[in-house]
This record gives sequence, structure tokens and C-alpha cells, in this order.
Amino acid sequence: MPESQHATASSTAANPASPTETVVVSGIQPSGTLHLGNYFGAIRQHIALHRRHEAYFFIVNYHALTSLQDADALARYTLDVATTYLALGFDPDEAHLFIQSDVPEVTELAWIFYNLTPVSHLEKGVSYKDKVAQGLSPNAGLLNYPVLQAADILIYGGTLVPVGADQKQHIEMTRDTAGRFNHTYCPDDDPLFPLPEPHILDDVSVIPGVDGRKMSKSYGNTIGLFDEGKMLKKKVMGIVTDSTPLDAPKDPEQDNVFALIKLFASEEKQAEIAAAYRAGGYGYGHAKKELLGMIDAYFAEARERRHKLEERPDYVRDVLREGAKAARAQAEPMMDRVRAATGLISARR
Ligand code: AQP
Repeated sequence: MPESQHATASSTAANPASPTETVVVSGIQPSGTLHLGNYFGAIRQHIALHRRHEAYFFIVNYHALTSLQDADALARYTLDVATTYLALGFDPDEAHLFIQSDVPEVTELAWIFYNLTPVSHLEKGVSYKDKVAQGLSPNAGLLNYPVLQAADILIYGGTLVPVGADQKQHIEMTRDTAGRFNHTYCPDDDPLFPLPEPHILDDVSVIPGVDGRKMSKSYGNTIGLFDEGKMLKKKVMGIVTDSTPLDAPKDPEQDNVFALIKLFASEEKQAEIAAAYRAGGYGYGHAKKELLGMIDAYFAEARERRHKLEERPDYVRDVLREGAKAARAQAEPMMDRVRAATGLISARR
């Protein structure tokens, strides 16, 4: 499995807190089984970056509550995300992996940020608008999702946030939040929060699900990272395509199957398959079979590691516990500074 691909960090504004080192932070929701969109949009970057910088990766179970209110499922998916990261090559000696709610300071910081955030900005959030348009219930958690995300990033002094293209606007909202806090509470020459940069892979946009919409746990259109056998086959063979007959030439760039093939195939292989599409006589069924073999082979080793990890749930919990300890060691002093800056005094100390 290739570890990293060419990537660039976007965003250009000057960074007021002038961090001397890169701090990588990113979260992932335990709202379902992780899928190809999560992997190629974000997790692949997490794995590639976690040895290179100080890094915090958290399983955002508070965020998942916005769409998942089944306690057993939330608990199961939380451990499942951790197991998946370890199976994909995350090394807990190199970076921190933990559960968001094990650092409760994050919700306190979010509350402070709510009071600096215009509701009108939240209503323009693409992810919120998208989910509402899909008929999902717009609870207050969903509306406020980007504010909690800003707290998650800023509490660790995050400077670089590897995410999928769909999250670009949310990172801009985090930068706005950091800027508003600095402007409201800090002297110009001593801002508390750096403005984090998104880190979005150039070559990957939003990955489509089997129905052509964004692949998303809540849309039921995903291909799971560890799907195998009949289940994987059923999903791949069910990918929605148009009705161009087998003999006719086809445009690969308009096809969901080809969009997924591009994630796995070398440039030569992509060119070969694209040429077959354009020539005609190559059906969507042929392309789906190619894709099936590619997915199966790509995740074979990780699947093996995952089976072994499933027998060691105590080890997975230990990793999360140690990760939370390290994360709290950053979050607590940051909150002391935030409380001091905002005038939240305590009679207990
Ligand atoms: N389809 C996708 N294409 C590219 N990147 C994606 N990501 C998710 N789906 C795609 C990236 O995965 C990271 C973690 O996502 P998340 O689970 O925290 O939230 P999400 O983006 O809301 O993912 P889902 O599957 O759509 O979850 P639900 O349905 O529960 O909301 C993020 O960096 C995201 O960009």
C-alpha cells in the first residue's frame, strides 16, 4: 500500500502566532464503518504524516452524536476506527490516537467559540446545507459542528489539518474562529491561536459513493475499507453507471467506476483503461471487475493485520488511553490560557 502521494497545503494568509513547528491534527467520526472516501480523502494522509510531525488524531464521538444516537453502535464504531488506524499502519509510538470525549476541555473551548460565531456563518456551512438537503434532521449539534471542530483543532495548537476536499470550508471557519478569538481577547503582538492550514491532496477530490453522490456513511452508499468477498462484490457490481451499450464508446471522466479505479491504478493502467472506455467494446461490467480486484489486493495486508488486532481489544484501548493522556497534557494548559484571556476566573483555585 503506498504510504504517501504528492500533496500540497492550501491557504496563504500570514500566521499570527508564528508557530515554530508543525502540529498535525485531524478527526474522524465513528458514525459508521470507515470507507474508501475516508481513506483516500483523509486517512491515507494521516498515516503518511504521523511519523513526520507532532500529530494528534482523534475519534470524534461528540461529532458523531449529531447523526448517530445508538449507544452500542457508537461505542462499537469508536473502537472500530482505532482498530482500523492501527491496521492501516498507524504507529502509536510516533503520534497520538485518542477518543475526543476523553479530552472534555474541548467542549468547554467550543462553548467559548460559540459566542464568537455568527449563526449566519454556520447556516452557510456546506456540510450542514448538504445534510439538510438530503433530508437529515438539522439538530443544533449539526449546525454547530464546525465550531466544535475548531475547538478540536485549536486546543492542541494545530497548524496543519489533513482533510478531504469536502472539509475545506470547515477549516476556513476554524481559521476565522482563531482570528476572532485572537482579535477579541489577545494583544495584537501575542495571539494565542495559530491559523491552521488545510492539507488537501491535489489529486483527490470528493470521492463518489456507489450511487454517485459523495461517499458518506450517512448516505448508505459506501464501500468499506475492509469489505471483502460477496459483500464487496455486491457493492462494486452495484455502482451506478449510465446506460451506454457495451459496444459504444464511453467517457471515463463521467463514470463513477472510473473515478474509483483512478484511486488504485498506476498512471499507465489508468491510461490503458481510459483508452478501452473510449474505444468501445469495453463495458461497465469489465471496469467493475478490474476495480474489484484492485480493492481486494490493495487492502489485503491491512485486512490481515485487522483480523489479528480484533483479538487484542485491550491493546487497542491501551493505545487510546495513552493517546488521551498526551492530548490532555496539551489541552489543559491551553484552557488555562483561554480562561485567563476571557476572564473566566475560578473560585476553586
Ligand atoms: N467521499 C469523500 N471523499 C473525500 N474525503 C472524504 N471524507 C469523508 N468522505 C469523503 C474525509 O474523511 C475524513 C473523515 O470524515 P468524517 O468521518 O469525520 O466525516 P464526513 O466527511 O462527514 O464523513 P462521512 O462518511 O460523510 O460521515 P457522516 O455520513 O457520518 O457525516 C474527513 O477529512 C473527510 O473530508
